[in-house]
Amino acid sequence: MEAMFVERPTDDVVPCRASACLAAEARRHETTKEWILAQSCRGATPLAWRVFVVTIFFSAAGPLRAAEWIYNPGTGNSYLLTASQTFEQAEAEALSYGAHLVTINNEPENTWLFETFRDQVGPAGVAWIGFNDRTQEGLWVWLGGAAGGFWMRDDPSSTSFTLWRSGTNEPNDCCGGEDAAEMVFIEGPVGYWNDANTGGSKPGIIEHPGPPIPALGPGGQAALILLLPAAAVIILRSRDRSRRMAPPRG
Ligand SMILES: [Ca+2]
Ligand SMILES: [Ca+2]
Repeated sequence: MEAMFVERPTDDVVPCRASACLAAEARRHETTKEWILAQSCRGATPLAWRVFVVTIFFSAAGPLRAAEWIYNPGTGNSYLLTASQTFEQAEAEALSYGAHLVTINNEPENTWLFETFRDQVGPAGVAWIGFNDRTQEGLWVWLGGAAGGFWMRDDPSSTSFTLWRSGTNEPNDCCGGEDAAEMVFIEGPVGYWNDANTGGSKPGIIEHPGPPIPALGPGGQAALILLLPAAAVIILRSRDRSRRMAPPRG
């Protein structure tokens, strides 16, 4: 029986030279360019690949940059060191991830944070943690919630773990008011705490429950959620259409 051939519309499918296709397949797609060429040879449209490539580009660039979360097996939570900013701005960034500035529950967690971020805090030498007495002077609570406990000087009912620097009688609410705590990295070896003015600029430590969240920030996640499924649908539909246009076997 004579095979039937259907002509492909020339504006729909990427033209492909047989030798280039074979060469790309033979090298097992060693480069992204060869992989895209091989996929194009199979019938995916230029539009599908434009959507795919643009999505990947914007997912990796600028405001969509990857966030580097570090997992602590001891607490089962993930941590991120922010850029330098005020206490309020650092907490706002934490909220954008569905998290808060860190709640430190015990000395092992404090030691892990000190050793993990000691080389990353930069010249500031300090980083915001979630402990603060913004609501009531002298009553220290955690942004992460009541489970972290509270602390007041000379109050035996205090429930929170603390590691205030003792040499300068911290927290001392110095210099017109200090209502947020920072971990001090430049005085070892354990990462003592100091209260500081909330308007100061320094990195903050964010704690997110559970294992590392997806590497992309909120913008990148939104882009992937919206664009990658669209690219996949376009690619699958174009390949399906190409398959229907292909000559029958035999
Ligand atoms: Ca204070
Ligand atoms: Ca202080």
